[in-house]
Amino acid sequence: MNAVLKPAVSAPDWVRHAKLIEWVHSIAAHTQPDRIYWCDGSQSEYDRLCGELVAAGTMRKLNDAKRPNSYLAWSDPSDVARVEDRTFICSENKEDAGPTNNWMAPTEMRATLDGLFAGCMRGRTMYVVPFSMGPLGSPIAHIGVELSDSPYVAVNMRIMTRMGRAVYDVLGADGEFVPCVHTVGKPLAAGDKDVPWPCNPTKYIVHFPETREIWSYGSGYGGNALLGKKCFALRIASTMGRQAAQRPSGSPGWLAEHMLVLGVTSPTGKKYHVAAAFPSACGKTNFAMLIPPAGFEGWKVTTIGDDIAWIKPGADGRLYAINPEAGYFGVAPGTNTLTNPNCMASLQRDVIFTNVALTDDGDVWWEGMEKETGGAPAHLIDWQGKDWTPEDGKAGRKAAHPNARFTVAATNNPALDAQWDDPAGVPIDAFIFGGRRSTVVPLVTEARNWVEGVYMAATMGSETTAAQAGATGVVRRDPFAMLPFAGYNMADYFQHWLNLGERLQASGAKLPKIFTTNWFRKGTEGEMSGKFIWPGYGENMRVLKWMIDRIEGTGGGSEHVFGISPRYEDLNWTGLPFSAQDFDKVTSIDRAAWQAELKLHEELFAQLAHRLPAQLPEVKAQIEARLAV
Ligand code: SAT
Ligand code: MN
Repeated sequence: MNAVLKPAVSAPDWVRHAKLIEWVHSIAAHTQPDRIYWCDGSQSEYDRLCGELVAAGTMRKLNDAKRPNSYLAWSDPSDVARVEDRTFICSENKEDAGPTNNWMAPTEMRATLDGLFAGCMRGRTMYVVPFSMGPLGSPIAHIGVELSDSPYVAVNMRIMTRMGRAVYDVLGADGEFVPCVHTVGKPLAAGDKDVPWPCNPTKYIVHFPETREIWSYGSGYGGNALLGKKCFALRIASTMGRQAAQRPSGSPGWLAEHMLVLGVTSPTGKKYHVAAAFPSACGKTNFAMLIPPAGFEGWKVTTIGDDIAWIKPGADGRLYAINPEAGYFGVAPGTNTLTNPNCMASLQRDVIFTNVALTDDGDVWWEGMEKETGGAPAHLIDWQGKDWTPEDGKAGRKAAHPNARFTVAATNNPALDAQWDDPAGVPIDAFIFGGRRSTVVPLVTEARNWVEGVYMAATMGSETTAAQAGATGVVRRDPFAMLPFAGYNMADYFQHWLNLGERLQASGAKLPKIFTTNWFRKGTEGEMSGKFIWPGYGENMRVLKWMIDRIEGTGGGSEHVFGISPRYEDLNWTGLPFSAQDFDKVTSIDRAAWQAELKLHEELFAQLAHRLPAQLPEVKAQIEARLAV
């Protein structure tokens, strides 16, 4: 059967959802693509679209002997990261989007988008991409359909989500789906030659939470364009999780979080599950694929998810997490067999790389790989298609863009958890909130209770990374690592977390423990000046093991102004020369610095004052009182 149809022609017979078909045709009537293509998600379709992307110059096929069935794409240099200042939450009421989100009135935004989308797909094919976030048919999963004029988006979505014909079987004739419309914003007139990476300097990433719609204009990159990820699985889903708590059914609702989920199995076979939030490009993928170091024989870490978790209370009152995604869109630079061997093993085949460098033998390279081989190759083609030598590297020119990414199926991961695809999810024993701070915040702290944990997460600060357009290394508050991803008012989001904890506790359930971590403290003197003191990566297992000891009630620690941290003797140091002095450098609490830090918490609270839960300033007052003595 022919799945390529002229806009006026109806859908293939495996699509039986009249409203969906009508929506596809109404979008096509407005955006005017030359063709509509209904993706079936098959391998042959993927191979064909990749072939077309190669022919169009968007991707190149890598050397099959080195990296089977893999591709490299280079984006336009202006389209390399999420554009947070162009991301909008268009709720009816401005206050519902809250002060941390960009807002525009829905009618005004619709008028703007109407103008931009009119004829925006001219000369292109519109791909109809059906996808499930979460295991197909699972009661926790939700379905989306993305209409996109980018075949690069279609092939990436096949890796990142459960994409294809089976989604229509779940949808049936009238199932619910989140409509997502995406365009690169570069229509082609008859005879126009296309560019390898079409995009538009004008960009809009727009969410209508009340009607659960996503509209994306002008970018083809990552979270701007793969709309199942941050747009749906975080911004729209976080709204859905809270709305569920506001219905008369009495449900406590659920959580959509920017968290990896991992399993950790002890030598006796006892398994724990941890969900951890870190800002973009702060090592979530590394932590999710951690290999325990020397001194942890018999311990095993397995990956459920590396970026996003949907977390719902089970009948037993415990919180169960699923990974709504099916692949990893991870940061390549810095990844190597020393920092993340499981990841490197995942990337051996069937990968789409974006914005890494090309080697002379048709393979990929990025900064960090020199640590494996002792140096960079003598010659590369950089992510902008220019010649590159180690001399350029010394002069500060990167071969790979710092936000260069790989797209790979979760099933490529040798450390994939056996339950990663379990529709019921895995029970969470602990939450970790990890900031990225070169000073002030200690290596690890346990909250004494849920409210204190919510406070810690709410006041998390982080230095920005290359995952967001703009300056890197600037400290900003990044509550729950959700600043750019909460689909509603951040103060309401804090309240939702507090309510959920309170409800579960009242039902007699044991809540997960909450910890904060900071792997990123830097030295201030001598040869460690400006360098990370904590070795990180696999060594983070030492901190993870302490958390498990705390869960089991066997781990020691010392209580301080805002929680409990391990003493030197509370961690297992076998196999790692790390002195008590260095441990002090990553755990010490500087009172003056904390007094200054609390002023910054105050700023966040002032910004969110209108709906801020009263419990948070109360916790702050307690910390201040303890600091004062
Ligand atoms: O570009 S993405 O949003 O997919 C990646 C990230 O920022 O974590
Ligand atoms: Mn992320």
